[in-house]
Amino acid sequence: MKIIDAKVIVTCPGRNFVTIKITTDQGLYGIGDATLNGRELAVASYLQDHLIPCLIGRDASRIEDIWQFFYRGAYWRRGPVGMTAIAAIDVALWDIKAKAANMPLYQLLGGRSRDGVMVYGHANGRDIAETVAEVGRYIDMGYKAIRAQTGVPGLASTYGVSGDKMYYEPADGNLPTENLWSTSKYLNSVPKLFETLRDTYGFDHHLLHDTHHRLTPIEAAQLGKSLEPYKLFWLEDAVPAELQEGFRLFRQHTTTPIAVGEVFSSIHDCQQLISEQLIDYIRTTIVHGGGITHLRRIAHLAELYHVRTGFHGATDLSPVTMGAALHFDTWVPNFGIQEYMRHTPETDEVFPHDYHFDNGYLKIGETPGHGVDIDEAKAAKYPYQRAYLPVNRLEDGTMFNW
Ligand code: GCO
Ligand code: MG
Repeated sequence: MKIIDAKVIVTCPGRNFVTIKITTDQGLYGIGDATLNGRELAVASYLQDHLIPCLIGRDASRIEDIWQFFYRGAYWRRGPVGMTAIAAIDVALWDIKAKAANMPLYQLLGGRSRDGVMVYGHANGRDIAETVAEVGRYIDMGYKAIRAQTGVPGLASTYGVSGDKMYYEPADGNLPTENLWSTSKYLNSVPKLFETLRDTYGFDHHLLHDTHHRLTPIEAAQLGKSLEPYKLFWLEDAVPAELQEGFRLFRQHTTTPIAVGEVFSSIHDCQQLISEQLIDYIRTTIVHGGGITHLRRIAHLAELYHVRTGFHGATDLSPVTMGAALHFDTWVPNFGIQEYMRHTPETDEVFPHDYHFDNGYLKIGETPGHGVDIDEAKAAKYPYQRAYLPVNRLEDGTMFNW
């Protein structure tokens, strides 16, 4: 089964998405997501200018060999741009393989381990009262797990809080917008949010929180400890993880479960975090972590160390990634939870898909492949629009992590 065509489709139905479509001489095609928020065209060029010329004429069924060819063959390994491009090709090839077998993708991975994939929604508000009301809205929609984010008193704006509550989108500027950050103001506000949430709704729902890589290990330890009475499902990205051993200090001080990894691009970014049991959930997902072929290795390593999956699922991960992730989640033995931020109706129209939300779970269909397509005519109606994620400064003007 020879690859005869591969093309990159860039579309912006409200936000930018990069998609690869690979076609074979048997008339089958597969699609993969290549979206890297705020750096989309770098991946499009990496695919168009460097990978696609080597892809044409190859046997589409040799997924592992093609993965190794692009990973080892670049000499320059890893990194988000390269690994996202490899992931896009990998997912498109798995889509083709499953279509050729006339099976939904989860069957090729090993079959169903569960009936539905538990997801968490992203409730956010400008202050505690608004966030508490938003969490109530998610509970009413049937969610079993909700991540709660709130504005910080004294800071004009912050990550995780947006005007459009249901379709959260942080990439909001033709040039990066600048936010201000104060760790002490933040640390004072978060425990109050979770105390109010537990007082209001009790302990029947899983609650999660994202710190977006803004604390030192000892600050994260403080936060984790202060949240212990509210029994979080996890505390996400509390500490930037370039220094994996930095998590030891954080880990030793708190029993709040720890999740990290949405910005990782390979197993080498989390090898120590997993093997030293410094985390409970690994968030690296298919599009930024080298595709299904590589995520499978991460999940297997994690399984040895009691670490479960909790894939990233923000709006900048296209429905193609969501579809592929849901097949993976339906199979993977050490599944934990899946993030689910809803896409806008425009995005859903460009990417018709057969997964659906059902009372707190996402459920996949039985369509052969990963069950997500791209409507090219509709995609062409929405040309690329440059959009950056914000940047962040401390109150004295120092550049900080966004
Ligand atoms: C999340 C994330 C996102 C990121 C976004 C960046 O957990 O959902 O932190 O909202 O900020 O994916 O592109
Ligand atoms: Mg996050």
